[in-house]
Amino acid sequence: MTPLDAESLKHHLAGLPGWTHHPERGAISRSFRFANFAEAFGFMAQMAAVSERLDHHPEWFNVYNRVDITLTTHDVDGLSERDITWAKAADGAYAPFQ
Ligand code: HBI
Repeated sequence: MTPLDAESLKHHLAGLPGWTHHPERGAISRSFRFANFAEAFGFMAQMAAVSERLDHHPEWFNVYNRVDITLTTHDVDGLSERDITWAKAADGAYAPFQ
């Protein structure tokens, strides 16, 4: 697994407008809001399956209708394609709740 170079990262971040880049951590984060806890948990369940399929897992925090997610790739101590793929899948899973 290789870390994303600056040019690739800039390109990918342009397609992930809801996500914040944390260069000091080599991570991206986004906060998702839902109508209630059940919807938030349903989203997390959906993304848990994606995580297993991608072998890539988020750092996330949930309270009631809020899910805060941070993505980084431990294996490269920064961001990789897997973070981008995971973030795009999360944005796709979130779309029906918007
Ligand atoms: N999830 N976010 C994240 N980052 C990783 O580097 C990672 C992971 N899930 C599993 C995983 N790596 C495996 O490839 C092993 O490195 C544990």
